[in-house]
Amino acid sequence: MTTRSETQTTLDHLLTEIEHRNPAQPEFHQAAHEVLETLAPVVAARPEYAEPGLIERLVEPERQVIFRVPWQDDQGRVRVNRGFRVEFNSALGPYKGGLRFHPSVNLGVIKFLGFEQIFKNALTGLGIGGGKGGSDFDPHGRSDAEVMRFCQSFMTELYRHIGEHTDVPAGDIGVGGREIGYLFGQYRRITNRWEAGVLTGKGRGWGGSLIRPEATGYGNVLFAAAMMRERGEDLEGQTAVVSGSGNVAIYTIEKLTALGANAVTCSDSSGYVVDEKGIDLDLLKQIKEVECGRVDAYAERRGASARFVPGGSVWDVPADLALPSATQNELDENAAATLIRNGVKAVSEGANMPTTPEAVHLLQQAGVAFGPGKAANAGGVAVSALEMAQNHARTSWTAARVEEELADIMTSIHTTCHETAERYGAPGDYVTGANIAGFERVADAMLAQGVI
Ligand code: NDP
Ligand code: 2IT
Repeated sequence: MTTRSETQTTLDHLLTEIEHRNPAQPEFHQAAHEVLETLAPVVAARPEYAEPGLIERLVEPERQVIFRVPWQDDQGRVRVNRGFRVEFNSALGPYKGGLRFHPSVNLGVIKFLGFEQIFKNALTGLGIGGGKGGSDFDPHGRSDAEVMRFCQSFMTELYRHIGEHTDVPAGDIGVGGREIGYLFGQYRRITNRWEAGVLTGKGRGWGGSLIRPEATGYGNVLFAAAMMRERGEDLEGQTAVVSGSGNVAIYTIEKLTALGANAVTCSDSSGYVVDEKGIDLDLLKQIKEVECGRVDAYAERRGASARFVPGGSVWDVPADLALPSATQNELDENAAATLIRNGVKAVSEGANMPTTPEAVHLLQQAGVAFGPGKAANAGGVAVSALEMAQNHARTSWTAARVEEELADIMTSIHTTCHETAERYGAPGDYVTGANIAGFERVADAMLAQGVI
């Protein structure tokens, strides 16, 4: 029987090896550390998990595709971007995960997102493996026609790697309903197939699931509410700070407001807005979804209750709840210290890995309920899997049915994380609970399916 500390030493050696084998991929190293630093209790308790090669296989993607994406801008100039698809693990089902279009995208970023996705998808309890993709293309300031040409070129290579039973992409930063439309159109044209289940996040009239746009934000608020219930509180009357102003942030604010909380902020890469009356969602949607504007326009048009703080940290705003919903490493140690000083009770990650490891540690030490992204934001991919189910059956469910399923899935993820943490001696630690529960499901499937 190996002890926990012997197991941790083995995992630490593996982490060192991961850093050597994957140089210059700090985000992937960070994600691997976060998971492997919590697995010792389960690996020590269940000898089959210590089998040589199991965790080594888990940290090595099954397949990584990198490709050229040439396209012409509106002036006729040829531009060249880089496209990625990392098919990380298919033990539980077809690779599943979003596409991110943002200038910061590189292989390490896609690998961190794909690695997280394995455990997140396992936690949903549904039959989906883990993958992620994207490009360093920057959609900001690009015309509709340019975005279409880019998406068509991207899919002209991607189509050969994906399929409803193989790999099913969806949206992420910079990829929403418009981009999924252009991508789907090109896939359909090249393959001459109506294969609805090859992409999720489609439009409601052509195979998209109701509630998919809302699912990540709604799900995160349900997860935060479940964590608050554990502390004997609900969301009614709580003040919330939300970062970002994209898909996840908007529907986070919508659900918070519906459950009686007061969401007072949103942000983008130019700065943040604080609105003491609570964010006016109609105005925010108009500016962000219709006009593709910046958040300072919100403050200008909202009147006296709102102000725009250029370049500031949204975490300076005092609140009971914090829901980071923009990007990785946006909430650091200083921000965590400020939130704690201001009496924050719960932090729930709408974005993927938005909280730095040092900040997570501080929050947990201070007794703040902390919901890691792979559990808290799993509602989006869960409803993507429900979209696949509807596509497969050539049917569509009502919004009420999808919302009910989403609520059940989020409750079940919360319970699983909570109980698993307790079982492995870390009560209240959702990071450990999520990592171990996700790992157990994937590892069991990998062991059953042999060395592949
Ligand atoms: P959107 O593109 O709709 O919105 C992203 C928002 O975050 C924008 O307000 C954007 O501001 C801001 N942002 C992005 N990158 C940065 C950056 N480097 N610095 C500052 N602000 C930034 O993306 P989503 O809302 O879909 O995604 C947000 C997060 O949620 C991501 O971490 C994503 O991985 C995660 N997520 C998304 C899911 C989904 O279903 N869409 C599911 C689960 C997680 P600006 O416009 O100025 O760049
Ligand atoms: O990070 C994520 O879970 C997503 N961007 C959603 C993935 C999906 O396949 O719906």
